[in-house]
Order: sequence, then structure tokens, then C-alpha cells
Amino acid sequence: MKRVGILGLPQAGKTTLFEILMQGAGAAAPPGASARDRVGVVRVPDERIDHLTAMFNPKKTALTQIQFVDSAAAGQGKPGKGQDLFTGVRQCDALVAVVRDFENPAVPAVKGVDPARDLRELEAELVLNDLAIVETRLERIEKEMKIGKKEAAAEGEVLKVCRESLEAERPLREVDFAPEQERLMKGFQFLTLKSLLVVWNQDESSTRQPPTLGRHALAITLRAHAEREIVALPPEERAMFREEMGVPEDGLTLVIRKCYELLGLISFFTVGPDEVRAWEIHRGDTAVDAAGEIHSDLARGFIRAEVIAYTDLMSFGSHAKAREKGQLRVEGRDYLVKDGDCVEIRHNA
Ligand SMILES: Nc1nc2c(ncn2[C@@H]2O[C@H](COP(=O)(O)OP(=O)(O)O)[C@@H](O)[C@H]2O)c(=O)[nH]1
Ligand SMILES: [Mg+2]
Repeated sequence: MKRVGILGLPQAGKTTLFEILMQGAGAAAPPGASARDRVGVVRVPDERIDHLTAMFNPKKTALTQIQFVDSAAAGQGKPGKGQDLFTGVRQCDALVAVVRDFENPAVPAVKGVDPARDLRELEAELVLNDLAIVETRLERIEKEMKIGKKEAAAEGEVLKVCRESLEAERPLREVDFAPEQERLMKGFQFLTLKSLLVVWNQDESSTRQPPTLGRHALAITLRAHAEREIVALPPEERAMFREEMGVPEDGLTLVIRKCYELLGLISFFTVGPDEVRAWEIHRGDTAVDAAGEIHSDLARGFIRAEVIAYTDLMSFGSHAKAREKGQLRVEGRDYLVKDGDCVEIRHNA
């Protein structure tokens, strides 16, 4: 399961977002401000699973999941000596940055409400943090090179590319690295290399628009306060309230789905009377990768995958009809699985 770290300046709405995510998931997070990181799991909403459940009436249904971390320290002020403000999110696969675009007299914004400025400051902090790591390591490598130790030469070259980008205030996620270079950088867990979802936490009076961001980054607006009131309602009353409060789109679904996309994930489905289930794989994964996600035995004994796209299955109305009409495609191990493929793996025991 992938992990997403929430960061932002104090009073931006990080904990509010975390708590409504958890409430929407039906798993209550421990309440209140916390000195420690809080971690919780959400299901990734997928309407297609609802429709497949209606078709198969299975005993069990399962969605994919993402873990969220509300970091106690991330971006909460100036780092102290030897202290890393970002420890809680460094190990995450992607980041959500919450920026404040709401007035609230109970929690006045010290420097005034200016989400664009806050986002710039936050990005600058991430860049500086990565740059410090790059420079420390480069110094070390250069010393080694001087005494003839050349093992880290390739790593040094990649780090120089990183330094150049960061010195120009360009996040590493916008740089084209070769897979080999990415492998050399992996251990550093650079913050600006992670995909970034910016949540512009807005109240109804704001007319500000979030910016368009570069590669592997995206900004969306969310009305955290309104969403908090909505998720507190019984599910059947939510739609009407959305209408009344002028929040037509389900903001939490949007946050979770966008994180899923930014993580590079897509879903394939397994269907049947026992279970309808969504599985996570990376965009670009093959049929044998998909088999391995279900069980390593299926990957090992892989013979073929029988595949039908979700939309095709829906238009045939049943699995049996699709099969009868010969509409289950037979695919080999190198088939690139598409988002929404309904897959059955044939394998040797
Ligand atoms: N009016 C308003 N208040 C909010 C909103 N989001 C959060 N708050 C309030 O702002 C304060 C700080 O929120 P919190 O989620 O704890 O921020 P954090 O410091 O980033 O974790 C709390 O009192 C929240 O109730 C919002 O969208 N509108
Ligand atoms: Mg908080």
C-alpha cells in the first residue's frame, strides 16, 4: 500500500483534512492535535466497483487503499539544529500540501491569508531541504574522488544534476531522469522528487484560483470545513446538503482519486460471485505483474490472462454473456494491463 504525507504551514487545515479523510473511511482517527504522526488508511472510491457489485452480488467487495500520514512536524516552523521537520513524510510515496485560503477569526492568520505565498514558501523549504542533502553527499563524494576512490562517480554525476535544478528552485519531479539515475537517487528520498497534490483549502467567500503546476503536481480546491459537516451526516443525506452548501463535487473522493493518479496507480478488477475486488498496479505493469499482485503463485504458474474491459462487461450485462460471445480476450504475460480491466488469471498449480 502506498503512503501519502500531508504537510503545510500551521493552521492550514492539515489535521482537518486528515480527520475528514478518516471519517469518510469509516475509521475514526484519534481526535485532537497530536505531537506525534498520525497514520490512517482510506479506501480509494471507485464507482465501477459499485456497479460490478450490483452485477455479481458477491459475498465480499474490496477496494484498493492508500495510507495517509498527518505529520506532527512537517512544515511547522523553522528547523532546529540536527532536526528534520520532514521525517514523518520523507518515507512517503507522495505528498499533499495543504494551503490556507480561509478566514477564521478564531485562528487568525499571522501574516494574512495568502495561499500562493504559503505554497511558494513551502516549496522553497522542500527545495532547501533536498539541496542540503545533495550538498552534504556531494562534498563526501568529492573528497573520496580526490583520494582515488571512484565508486560513487555515477552517483556524483546525478547529484550534480539535482544540485543544478534545486539551485534554480526547480523541484526534482520536473527533471527527466533515466531509470538508472532514479535508482541511484532512491535512497535519498528527496521531497521534491515526490508527486505533489496541493489542496487549496478554501471557504465559500474566496474567489482565488489555485495555480497550474508543473509535471507530477496538481492543485485542487477543497472546502474542508463544509466537507467536515457533510461527512458527519448519514450517507443518504449528503447529496442534498452538498447541493444546499454549493459543494457539488465530493471533495474527499477527489483528493483520494488524485493522489492515486499522482502515485502512478491504476486498478484492475477480479469479479465473481465470491468477491468483486479492485487491485492496485502501476500504470505500465503487465499481466504477470497483475497476477503477482493477487498472489505470487499466480505469477509463478502464469499461463494466460482472460481480460475484458469494464465498459465492455457492462455493455454485455454479464460475464457469462461476454464469454458466450467469445468476448473474453486471451492475453499473455507481457500484456499491459489497462485501468478497469476485469482479469482472470489461468495458472499452473
Ligand atoms: N473557517 C475555516 N476554518 C478551518 C478550515 N479548515 C480548518 N479550519 C480551522 O483552522 C484551525 C486549524 O486547522 P487544523 O486542521 O488543525 O490545521 P493544521 O495546523 O494544519 O493541522 C482549526 O481550528 C480548524 O477548525 C476551513 O476550511 N475553514
Ligand atoms: Mg495539525
